[in-house]
Amino acid sequence: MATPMKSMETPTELYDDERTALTKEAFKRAFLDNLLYVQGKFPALASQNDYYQALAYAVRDRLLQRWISTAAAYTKQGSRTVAYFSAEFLMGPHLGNNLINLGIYEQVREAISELGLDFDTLLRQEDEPGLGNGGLGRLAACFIDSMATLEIPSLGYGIRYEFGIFHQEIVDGWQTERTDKWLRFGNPWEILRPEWAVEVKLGGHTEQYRDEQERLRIRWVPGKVVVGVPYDTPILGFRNNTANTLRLWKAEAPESFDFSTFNRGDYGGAVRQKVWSETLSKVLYPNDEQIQGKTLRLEQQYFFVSASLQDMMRIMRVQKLPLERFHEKFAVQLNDTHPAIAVAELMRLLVDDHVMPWEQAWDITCKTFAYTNHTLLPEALECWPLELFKSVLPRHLDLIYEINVRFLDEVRIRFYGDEARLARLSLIDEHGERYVRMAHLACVGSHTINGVAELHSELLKQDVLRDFYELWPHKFGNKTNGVTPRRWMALSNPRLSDLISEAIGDSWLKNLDELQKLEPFAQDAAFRQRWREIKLANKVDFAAFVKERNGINIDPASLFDVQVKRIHEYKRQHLNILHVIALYHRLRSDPNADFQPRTFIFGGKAAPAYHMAKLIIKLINSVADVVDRDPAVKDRLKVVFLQNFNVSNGQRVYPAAELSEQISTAGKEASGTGNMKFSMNGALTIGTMDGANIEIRQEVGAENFFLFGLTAEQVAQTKGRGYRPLEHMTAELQEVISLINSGFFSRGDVQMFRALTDGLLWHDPYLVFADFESYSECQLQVSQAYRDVDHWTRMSILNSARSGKFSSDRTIREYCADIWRAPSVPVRLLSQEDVKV
Ligand code: CR6
Repeated sequence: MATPMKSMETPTELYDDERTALTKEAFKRAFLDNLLYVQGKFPALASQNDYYQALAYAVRDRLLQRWISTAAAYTKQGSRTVAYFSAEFLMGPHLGNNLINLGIYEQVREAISELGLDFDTLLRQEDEPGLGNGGLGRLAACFIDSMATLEIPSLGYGIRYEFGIFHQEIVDGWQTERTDKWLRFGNPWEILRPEWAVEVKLGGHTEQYRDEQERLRIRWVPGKVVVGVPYDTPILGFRNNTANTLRLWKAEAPESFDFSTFNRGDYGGAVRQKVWSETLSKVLYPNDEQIQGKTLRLEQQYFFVSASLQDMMRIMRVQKLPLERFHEKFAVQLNDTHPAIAVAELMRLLVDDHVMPWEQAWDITCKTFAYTNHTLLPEALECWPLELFKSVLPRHLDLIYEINVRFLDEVRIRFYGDEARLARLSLIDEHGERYVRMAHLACVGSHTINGVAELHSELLKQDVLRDFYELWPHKFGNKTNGVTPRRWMALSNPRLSDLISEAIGDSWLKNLDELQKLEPFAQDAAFRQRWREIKLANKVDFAAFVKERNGINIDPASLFDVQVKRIHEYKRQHLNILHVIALYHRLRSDPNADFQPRTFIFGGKAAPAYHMAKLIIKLINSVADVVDRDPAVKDRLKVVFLQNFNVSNGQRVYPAAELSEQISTAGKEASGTGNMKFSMNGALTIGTMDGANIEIRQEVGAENFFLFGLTAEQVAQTKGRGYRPLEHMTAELQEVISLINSGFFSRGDVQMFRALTDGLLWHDPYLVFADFESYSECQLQVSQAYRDVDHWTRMSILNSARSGKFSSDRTIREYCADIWRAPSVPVRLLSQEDVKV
């Protein structure tokens, strides 16, 4: 592997303290010290993991100075702070990223090599914190990176799951899941803060009582109490002095051991409370875009939200700010509806615990929250059965009723006589079994509501949140997603990043719009040549990785065509594999056909209970296997399913990709963010008019984008007319389906893929057949375009050059300007003198 950001200058020495100096020598000394004093090992006994830990602690010491300086600056200024509430933070490995942001990657690599160790091996030791499912969790990670880089005071609040997203293994072509034990060897990046633990109540009932002034009040008598213990991870800005905080809550029992029970001899009972409490932060629900109506999930959501709001109130106390100014101190962003219970919880804290009048509390609440919606899929909109909700949060149900009564009173006057509208807007769904609608709670309690790409934000207004839009059009807006170029370019694609910096300087990493300066280089033959060499080198690296993981040889000269993302029918991995089978069929039917060699690379996890998605994985693997064994197509067609797609594997695949598959049914993918990572790294997109694809195409130019398929409007019309898949059957598609049904890919088992093929033939809610021909034709254009090497390279350069909009820095600037109104606060590094006790 090449070194990220060779060309970047390292920052001037900020700290000359022996322990945390940024020099190579000081670093070596710190590393060896840590091996001895932290790991308790000497070199002869040390494992690669010991070395990794020693290295991580040496880096962490260098973060802490920034962290303390940042905390001091924020406390002194009482800065307005963004609290990003998210049930998921898909951070990926910290070590490499922190080195990039500190600007010491190169020095540290050298220091480690001089000690006779292999730096890349140490980097690979880190078990990545996979505390998220996919796009939504990764977005949260990019956002906190950008907030730190833009010097915005912020706190990320979430859950410290003991087990993150499962580890995917492919066994006989099928997905199997293994527990993700990321904390097994300890986590050097977090700091436990037991002194800031808070209690969170759950269950029980409510009762009336009279307070000292004889006022009638309501009290929540909980069924159980858990303790939330914060673990803090510093989040560095890029080459500045800011280190913000990611604060994740672990659930513990208030008394880890019930001694009275223990003394009675009931050993099991004594630990039961402890075991129950800890299950709250035990495991991440592995569903992407599918709600899991489980009590534990609601408890998790409430647990982290309550702990976080209490923590924010503690911060106000420390800074001597009155609670009446909560909304001035904090801007809270709700990342989807997972934390939407915060609306009711803040009301409870203000009204019940702090005896604030309802109107004032409600005013503060609405000025505090803003809500981001991330999906239009109905199955992903969170609704809790009323009884379940009441059993977990009895007091909050009362509060939600009260919020609802007041809200519907307002609607009644605005929309005189419109009973149907009242029912549609209500926080409680009363059709059949009753539910609490979390999106409605989020909308009512927020001052701003946004979608994550232009089309998605429009569809929200027209469709899912239409009634709210008609009520409060001023609340609605769009914030197109973005990704951080630090992780997704500097760290993962060092070769390309170096070439770019050589050509246009390195300020593009802080201001991605500067990539525009690359445009003229698209006309420069020598530059194009280097651009190609880099892509090839990245492909060679990736081929070696595939060989090691899958035992398959792939040809770096073939076109690398990649679809990596969660497996879901709406994302249409099946459209892709059907096309692969069509190509296979063409090659077998006409062995001498003129054919552009391609490697199709797939990767992604299926929710463990999502059978169709798992069947799609099996089909991909089955096709991969047949194609690999068939000498007739050898060297021309290859299919690879990359196991356990996660952040680390993403960092390997995006730089090597040439074609990015973004082929969701139009109107289904809210935004997508993988699409942006590919384009930045010079892959061309084959895609539908969906999510952020539309904006990518607009930026890079229609001539540098392979567009196919129905638009969202056409999809709606087609469905409105009554879609019949068979009307879209072509001769080739017929062959493809027959081949699958014949058992050709399943060792003669004609039943194996029936659920999939029957679904496509008779139901096909994602219009695979309707788009198949258009997709196939578009793929032909791709193959032709690829042969014109110079033209392809020009398009590739222009994709990178015009991807500036898709930096999460741009997204965060927009959130700051339009929603949070949080000014930046530059941090001055404290010296040893400043922090003397
Ligand atoms: N699954 C959207 O589907 C979007 C991300 C982040 C998703 C995806 O298009 O890019 O959020 N939605 O905004 C949800 O998780 C509900 C996702 O990642």
